[in-house]
Amino acid sequence: MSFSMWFSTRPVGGSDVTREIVVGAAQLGPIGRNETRSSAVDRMITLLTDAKSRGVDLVVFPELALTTFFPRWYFEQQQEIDAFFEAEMPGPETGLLFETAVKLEIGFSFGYAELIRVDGRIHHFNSSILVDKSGVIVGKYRKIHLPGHRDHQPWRPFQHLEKRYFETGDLGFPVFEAFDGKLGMCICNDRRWPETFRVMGLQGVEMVTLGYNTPLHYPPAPEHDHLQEFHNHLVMQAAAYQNGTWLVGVAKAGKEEGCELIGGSCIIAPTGEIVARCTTQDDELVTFSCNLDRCKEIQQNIFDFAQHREPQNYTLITAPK
Ligand code: CDT
Repeated sequence: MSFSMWFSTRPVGGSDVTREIVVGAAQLGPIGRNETRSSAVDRMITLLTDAKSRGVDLVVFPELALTTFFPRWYFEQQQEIDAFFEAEMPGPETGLLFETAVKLEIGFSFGYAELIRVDGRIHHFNSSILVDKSGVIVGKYRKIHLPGHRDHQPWRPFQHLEKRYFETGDLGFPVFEAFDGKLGMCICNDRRWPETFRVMGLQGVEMVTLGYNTPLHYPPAPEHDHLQEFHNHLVMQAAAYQNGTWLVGVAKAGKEEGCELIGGSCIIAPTGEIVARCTTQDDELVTFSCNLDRCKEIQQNIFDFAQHREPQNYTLITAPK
């Protein structure tokens, strides 16, 4: 058998027009508790403007991009907690971000603490949005896998009170037709759960945006601290490959109020390869031109779900706890 006979490359795709998104992973350095929303927005606008000069279509910012990572603090007064939340989007301080992006004709995604009123009841979510080049919010996601604890645990050097301050997201893991592709979002701890990505994968997702705030120190198991950066890339690379999707993982990094947050923001190809990566712990932009049709290399081959999944053997996964 000649080499060419057994090493035939199977054509993938069908269309002649390639769908490219130039994406920017816009990492943010620390945001102090006394830093204003306007200051954080100014930093985001600087990155947005830099991104435009580099031909970017979509800029991805981290989880809770407008404030410090406040779940590290225990607050007793609801008023103090609510001060970190946005009741409008765009709101008084974020309006400028939307206006600038419209002027620059650039899309963006970022995470924020969302406060809504429904039938007279207030709800708090850890959310992210996808905004198209005309400033329209075309996608919203509310974090489902909330990590940490509900009660004050003074033995910890810092708290992780996401379970106290947020409700579990109520929107599932939707995928949006935007930027000429199928885009989904998830937030930080969601990346450690393969179900997050498989639900989007089953909807044919082609790019997932993902912001995170990950402390280097994990108080319940400090023996794993040296593995934080490894686990970060391990789960994101596996998720991209196992679902044949581009993935843009973006950190809030550096020493924030004495708490070290990992960096390592990156853009990952559907093959699981990191194609661009931040090297600092500060505000930094890395970009890559992502051909969405490359998802087919995986989605129509090794992970062709229609041909190879065995869902009748997976029922335990969705059985009640
Ligand atoms: N923000 C966030 O979800 N951080 C978590 C920390 C895990 S330890 C409580 C993460 O998964 O990175």
